[in-house]
Amino acid sequence: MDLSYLQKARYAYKPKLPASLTVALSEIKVELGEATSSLSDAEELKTIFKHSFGKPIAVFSKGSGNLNTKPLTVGVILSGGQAPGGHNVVAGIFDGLKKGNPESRLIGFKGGPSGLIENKFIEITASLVDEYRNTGGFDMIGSGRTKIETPEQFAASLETAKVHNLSAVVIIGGDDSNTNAAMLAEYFLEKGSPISVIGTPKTIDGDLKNEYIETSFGFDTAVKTYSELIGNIMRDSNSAKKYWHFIKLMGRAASHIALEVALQTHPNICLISEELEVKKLSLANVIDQICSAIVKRAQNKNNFGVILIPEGLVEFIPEMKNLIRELNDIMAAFKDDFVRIHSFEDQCDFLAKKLSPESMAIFSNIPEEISKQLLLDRDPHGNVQVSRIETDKLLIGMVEKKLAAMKKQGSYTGIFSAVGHFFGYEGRSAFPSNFDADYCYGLGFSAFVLIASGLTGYISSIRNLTASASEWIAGGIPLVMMMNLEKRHGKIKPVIKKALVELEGEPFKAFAAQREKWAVETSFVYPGAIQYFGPPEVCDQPTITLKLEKSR
Ligand code: FBP
Repeated sequence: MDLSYLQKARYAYKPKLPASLTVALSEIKVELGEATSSLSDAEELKTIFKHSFGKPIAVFSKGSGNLNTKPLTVGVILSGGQAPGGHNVVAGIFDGLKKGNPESRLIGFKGGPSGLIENKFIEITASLVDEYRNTGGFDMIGSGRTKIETPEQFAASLETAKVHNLSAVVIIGGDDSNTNAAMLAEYFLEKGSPISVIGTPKTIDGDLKNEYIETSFGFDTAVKTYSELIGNIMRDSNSAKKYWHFIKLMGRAASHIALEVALQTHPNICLISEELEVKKLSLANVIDQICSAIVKRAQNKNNFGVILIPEGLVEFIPEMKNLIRELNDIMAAFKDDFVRIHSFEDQCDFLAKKLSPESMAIFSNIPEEISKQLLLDRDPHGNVQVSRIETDKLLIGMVEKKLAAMKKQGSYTGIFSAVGHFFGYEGRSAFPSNFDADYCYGLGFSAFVLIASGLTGYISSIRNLTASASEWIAGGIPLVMMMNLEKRHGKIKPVIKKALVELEGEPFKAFAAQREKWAVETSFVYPGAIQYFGPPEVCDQPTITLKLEKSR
């Protein structure tokens, strides 16, 4: 493999660990707290998680420890979308295992949870880990979105784990994958198996967080990558002064990425889906809001600007949300009929008989390309693939129409020329920032400590993340503690609660306090590229979101 200079330099980077994990294993003490409960719905969850409900929080500290140092075999799975730092979680587990006993082994299940179900694996050796230390991507073992849900899939997972004589399975994933980890842990216990299941919090979307999980890994690097790109676009736009850039940003349902990028770069407008939903704003209201800023800036001869759009936006606009809900139901209920209809015209005729008149009117009025994108296959968890809906183009088209009408009436005299962008995949496999490299390695090492303590049904956790790495607090949080019951795709299910942007939260409040100024003035900030080597204030800063949330 040809290597860049940065890649070679990153191989040599030694991730910083919490002080409690830098000592000899015999000095890692695992302290267990009081029995816990679930986020809500405790009675129902107690019956679903008979064996794993109520486990205590685990905190690691320096003291006299009792970790299992016999040879262990552990299986690891990367699940869902890529997030920078995944390879370092694997490296952290590997180094922990080898520190415990050089005979211990790590197996990587290939292509996500399906690798466990179908027993597709590779042995993770020291030379393989060394090729991937501090690098982005999930290409070491691949990832996938298969959900372990049928009785056969659970049984096959246990079978594979037994074939390899595993002590544990580590699932590196987002909220859905960690919900799956909790179910798998419970299933193994129910079947009398001692194989432990440990999760780790991954997702660039930043929506797997709560009181105990301060942030998911990958968010830090992804937002810094997008902020660099958007800062560059802002500078270009402020130089040429002729384009409005409409930039859709990944993040699925939650707008954390868009909000953090806004705090870092100060765009003219940043839409926050959660706010639109609370205020029940229609698509027309959103267009009015954008046009008002464009008109005001045009009055100052500023016919340029930058607008950030979270990718999940359409799912939060009430009329679009209803339309998507109806489409999901119809496409699930008439799945077999629907796949047999090939032309878009025939699909429209079919839907005209099934959709409510209001939803059908919206479906026919939005541009055809967008309607087609709304009909694309759902992911295995039943979600609309929002990354494939071109919301930037939808908004540009509607803004163009409105401004043309305003021009006719004489209420707008500017020049409007727009460029659409989508930033998502650019950030998911970037070289992890120092923060993500350190955090992930610590999460992996902590996963090993949880396994060597014989714990199961936990998510590896590192807290106090705005302090320097040596002061981070490592441990494990019972997965069931983060769960509640929610209606998902028509059925009540136990799930880990997804964290959306809170309008009462400090990050949103900081943004809301400045956005009116940003809308009219040119207040752009150009953050530049992630720095890996240099002074800590340049290289090791956590996100603004994390700092503001921790300042509460
Ligand atoms: P996860 O929730 O699995 O971490 O996925 C994050 C994400 O990048 C979303 O932001 C995006 O909507 C989705 O994955 C795209 O999925 P795909 O990789 O299947 O196109």
